[in-house]
Amino acid sequence: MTTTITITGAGGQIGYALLFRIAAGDLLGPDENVRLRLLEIPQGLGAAEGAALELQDGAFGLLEHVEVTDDAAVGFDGCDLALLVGARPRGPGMERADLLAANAGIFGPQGAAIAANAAPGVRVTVVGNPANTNALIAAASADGVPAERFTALTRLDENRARAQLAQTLGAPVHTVRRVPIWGNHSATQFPDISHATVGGAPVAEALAQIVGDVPTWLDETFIPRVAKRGAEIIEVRGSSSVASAASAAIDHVRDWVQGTEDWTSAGVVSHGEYGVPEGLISSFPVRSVDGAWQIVEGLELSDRARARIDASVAELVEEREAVRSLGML
Ligand code: NAX
Repeated sequence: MTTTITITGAGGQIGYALLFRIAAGDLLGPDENVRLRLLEIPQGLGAAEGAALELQDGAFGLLEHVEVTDDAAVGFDGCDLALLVGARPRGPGMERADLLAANAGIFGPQGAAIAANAAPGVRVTVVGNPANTNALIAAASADGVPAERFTALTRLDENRARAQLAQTLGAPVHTVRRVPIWGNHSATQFPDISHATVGGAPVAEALAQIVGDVPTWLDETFIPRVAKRGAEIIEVRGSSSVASAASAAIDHVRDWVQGTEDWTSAGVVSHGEYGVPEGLISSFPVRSVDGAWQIVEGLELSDRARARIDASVAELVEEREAVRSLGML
């Protein structure tokens, strides 16, 4: 079998890291061939074409074909899985409304092009920021494609949260589970340890042995560290997160396609779960069952958790209102 995968912004940093992982079979396994469509803007075509030459030189057995284009109709033709990575970064002096408008001008037309050209079961993952609202705009512009097929990447935040907990607890990261991210992929996000386990035992109890006052440690150390990890990477590395972001995108799409045993996190459309206004693309604890994300329902939320979720969701509402007031939604 062959899966057609479209990557926008394929000439950029995350695109470069993604392409080789996908061609090597990390996304869909060793038995699924892939056809790649690299969609760029004209200025990015050279970098994408160079990456395509390198893909050829990788002699990947699973890679059937690579197409490089700046035409969205070609880029999304027959696409089964779309990774929307290319976005407009915030420039000097750019207000938030300008950033939202510039990205609405990208993700609206891409949503429409997906509806017109992609395969009927297309699944879309938005990486480019502001990821949640970009996903919302793309979904709203994709007539006939269910909003459930549009998601925003918050798996990097979850991976960061699990890794921080594992390090603090001195436990292998794979033993730390159920650490969902709620809300927006932004500084307001809420990495939630209320239901987390380490080796099957509650994380909160294990943490108390190490950090003492758990609520203070969460508020002053853990949550800010996770939420500001992107800035920390920029400071140390001199450039934003690339390979970890690509790896998280692979985790997200692989789990969506292949299913999950336990919870993870993804920005998915709300139907009103946990009081999140309907239609917003918010991060929730999710499971993937039969190729579709399902929000984990019925979790008890403490007042502290509720307040943090409400604050992040309020930011998503503001972003949606800002795009609406510009007439772009
Ligand atoms: P780069 O600037 O290296 O690459 C972006 C690429 O997108 C460029 O090649 C550019 O030509 C292309 N592009 C711009 N507009 C396009 C359009 N309309 N159609 C197709 N391609 C277009 O950025 P990179 O480091 O790869 O980051 C990409 C995006 O990921 C950014 O928006 C970034 O903020 C976001 N991130 C999201 C993360 C997440 O967890 N959701 C984490 C990592 C990253 O910060």
